[in-house]
Amino acid sequence: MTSALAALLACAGQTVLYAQDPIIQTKYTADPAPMVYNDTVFLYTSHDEDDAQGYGFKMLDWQLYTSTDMVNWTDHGPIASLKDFTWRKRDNGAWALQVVERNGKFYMYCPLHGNGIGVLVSDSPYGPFKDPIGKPLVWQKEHWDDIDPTVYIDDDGQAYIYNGGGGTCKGGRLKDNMMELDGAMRTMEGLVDFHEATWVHKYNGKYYLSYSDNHNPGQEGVEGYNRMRYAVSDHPLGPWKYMGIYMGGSDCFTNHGSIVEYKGEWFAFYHSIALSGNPALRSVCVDRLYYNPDGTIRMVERRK
Ligand code: FUB
Repeated sequence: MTSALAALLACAGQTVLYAQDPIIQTKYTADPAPMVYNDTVFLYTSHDEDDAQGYGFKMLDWQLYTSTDMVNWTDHGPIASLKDFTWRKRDNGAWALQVVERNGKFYMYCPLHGNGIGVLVSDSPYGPFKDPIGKPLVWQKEHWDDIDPTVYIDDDGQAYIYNGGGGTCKGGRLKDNMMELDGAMRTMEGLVDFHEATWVHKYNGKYYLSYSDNHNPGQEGVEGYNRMRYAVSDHPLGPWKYMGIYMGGSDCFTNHGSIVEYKGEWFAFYHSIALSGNPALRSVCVDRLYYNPDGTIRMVERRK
């Protein structure tokens, strides 16, 4: 059990609960991917191994935490690992994942850095997850930018998959089985300074695509590394209208944001190295996210 310190704040007549950031303090976790299911937040994360150093990630498995109040988080341990993919060629590279539910099945999209993107399936959000296709779902040979898969299922049931690093974000359709691409993926047009960490959500009928940028300390007189930006569209595959930055510079050389609604409120997840000071040992954090009346996102104040 990961227990977070709760501070009860009274804010404009509302009762607002805040967890202490980082919300996971017993392991190093990164790349938060929340899924709301059955009134519970299922927070899937990647996992930085304790002996990783400097800029060399050591990432072997994926973890699950759950919460019903966004303050107290239950640790369910590793729920999948590189070993679940027999076709993998490397013993490192369990980067940013996402899990989505469709018709009572749970699909976990996993990048195996340098080996493409695989998919695991389970009848439960807690696993066990199995590889039903025995090969990558997305793989351009020797392509190290097939990372950070994210899947969005629209209200009409059509599923879309996105991925990308190294400056290009791609998106496309998934077939109903969630394990095959339905046509080629294409470059998402209209994004400004895209780096990685794509996440898609819908708010008031508009699609929002968020991502981390290429910012480095000192650029434009702004502190920190990768900021989180976003763009909006009337269609899940764009073209996108760039809207701006919603989270300032990160304290390490990556950031990976995700946005989710839970019990009528919006939250922005991200990661930081507040606990370790080591860029390869990150920790997941969460803060409130607010929209302006015109649908733009207010700057999220990182508490770490
Ligand atoms: O955690 C490994 C990689 O770093 C992720 O895939 C990127 O989004 C960045 O957070």
